[in-house]
Amino acid sequence: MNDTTPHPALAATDPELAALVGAEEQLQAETLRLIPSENYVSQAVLEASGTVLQNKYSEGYPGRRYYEGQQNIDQVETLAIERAKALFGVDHANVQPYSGSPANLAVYLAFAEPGDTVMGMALPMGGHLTHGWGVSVTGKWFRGVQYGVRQDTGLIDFDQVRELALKERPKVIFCGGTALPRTIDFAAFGEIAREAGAVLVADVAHIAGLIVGGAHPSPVPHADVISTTTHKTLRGPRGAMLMSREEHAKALDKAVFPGLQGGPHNQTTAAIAVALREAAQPSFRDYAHAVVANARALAEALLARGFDLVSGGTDNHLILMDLTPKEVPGKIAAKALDRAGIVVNYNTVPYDPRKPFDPSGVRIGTPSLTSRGLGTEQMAQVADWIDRGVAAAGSGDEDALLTIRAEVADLMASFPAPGLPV
Ligand code: DSN
Repeated sequence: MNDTTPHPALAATDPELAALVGAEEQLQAETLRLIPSENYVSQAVLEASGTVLQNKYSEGYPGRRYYEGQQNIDQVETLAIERAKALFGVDHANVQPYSGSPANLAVYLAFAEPGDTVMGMALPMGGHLTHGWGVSVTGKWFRGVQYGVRQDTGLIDFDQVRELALKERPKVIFCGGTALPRTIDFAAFGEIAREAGAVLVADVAHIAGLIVGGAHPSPVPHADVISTTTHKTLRGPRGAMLMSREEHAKALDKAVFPGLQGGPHNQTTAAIAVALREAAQPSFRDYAHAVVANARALAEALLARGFDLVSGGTDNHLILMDLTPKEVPGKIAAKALDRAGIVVNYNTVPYDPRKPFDPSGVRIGTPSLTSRGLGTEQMAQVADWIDRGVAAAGSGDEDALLTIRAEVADLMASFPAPGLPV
């Protein structure tokens, strides 16, 4: 490495690690990243996360810390909190959870006792591990009851949700998930939760950026608590936030610290503050709507090529494809597409007869490609690569995959990614 390297100190101190970072930068530049929970953060977010705020311990909350020297950190955290409150339109925000799973654990700690019944969407139906699924601590230490989607429509069955909630009387109901291609009806969930006497938690990790950008309805005022990561469509650093009405503020804060965590990661808090400022700009509204427009265009183009999409399409940033009709298992397809420079993840589809580690589907999304400036006019090309890649996966045509990889890299070179060295 010479002094034009983007990370000169790292290159000098640890060339081995610097080389890995450089390789990852190249990979993220050259490939078409379609994992719906990933994105490219801005250079400003990257810089905030690499600051000396890293060096400071700040157990507690602004103005109430267990360590001195918080003159700047208190202001950083307050900025993040106030920006989150303004952007989401909530009374209270806690910006300290280390990531989505710890944020959700804090919710259980605030509102439930071990052994209590909790309710969420089943993982194979599109829910999240921490919504009470059996292999997670949330399904082991609580009694998780799970709802799903209808097999004929791929949509949430609200009759089932209501029936289950009234029968099981869970303390907490989670809505939201990780593989839901359709708009979440927060009002319907709110009504059911009130009827059942449960706390409604909207886990909007996947769609937080769409919500603040006006491209998905908001869970306010229907949910008691909003849980979100900050690094998906919101395009911030890897972190999380919990938001609520004032009545739940104390319980949530106490659950995050000292209930679950020690010192917050101040460099992450700073980067969250930056991301929230970016998300408050008019250009972010354009971004959020473009993410959805791209997903719709991509879904149409995939349907036109004979792909089977769960629920028949998408309302948001995410598409879940059942590859059963293509006779290519999801994992084989995902690995082949990776070799073709198209990064997706294999995923279960609702009522999947195959195992989670070798499921029938792949999950794709448009947040990252939209951050690079690709628009609806490029989606037919993206669908064509996916189509050819899945066909090549089925026939074992490695040359075809390499051809696609070169074409992808060629197009990506015209759409520089935020935060990556040129
Ligand atoms: N891992 C996240 C996702 O990919 O959706 C959820 O936690």
